Amino acid sequence: MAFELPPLPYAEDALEPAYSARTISFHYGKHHKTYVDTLNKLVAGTDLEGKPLEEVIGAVAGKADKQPVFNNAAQVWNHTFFWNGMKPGGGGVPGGDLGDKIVATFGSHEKFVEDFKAAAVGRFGSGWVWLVADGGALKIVSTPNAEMPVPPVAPLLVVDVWEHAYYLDYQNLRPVYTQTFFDKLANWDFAAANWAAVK
Ligand code: MN3
Repeated sequence: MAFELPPLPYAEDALEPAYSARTISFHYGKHHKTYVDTLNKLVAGTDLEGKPLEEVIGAVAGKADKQPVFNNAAQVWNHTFFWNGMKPGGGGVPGGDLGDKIVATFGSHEKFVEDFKAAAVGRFGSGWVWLVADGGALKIVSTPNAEMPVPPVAPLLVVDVWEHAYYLDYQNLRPVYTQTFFDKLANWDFAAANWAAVK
């Protein structure tokens, strides 16, 4: 069984205008798809062929000679997580246990978003900024390139800060893109379910 590009959880134009159909057509239809296609070529005929994606990532993480496999496998996983972390009519202030925990941890929702934006700006080059659960605590962490949080640290929500994620809509304005993610796009139901599974 080859890896397949997972379907988007909404229509390509469903996040307009905060995240345009044009951006998704490239970001999902070209970038994400290319990671899937390249991963399939890299594992074809190896002992990794037919293994679940998480197993492939775990098997090659930290192995220099397997870096291309890790990069493509991790990018497949990260992008699927990213798409699930947005929804039409998303964003705003989360309620429930996760919302309470964010306020308790960061001081306020607004301060959380400010800290997250600072992490996004502070990520030099390409990478990802994550809200994670770490031993019952919430943290904001950023990872370079295709890297992801390593268990037992559990990702709850992610913002892709590779330029391909935002350049068509926001040009170089990574802080505006990140602010808009939390104002209009974040799928807090997804993050809350991830939190409930690990807290
Ligand atoms: Mn991307």
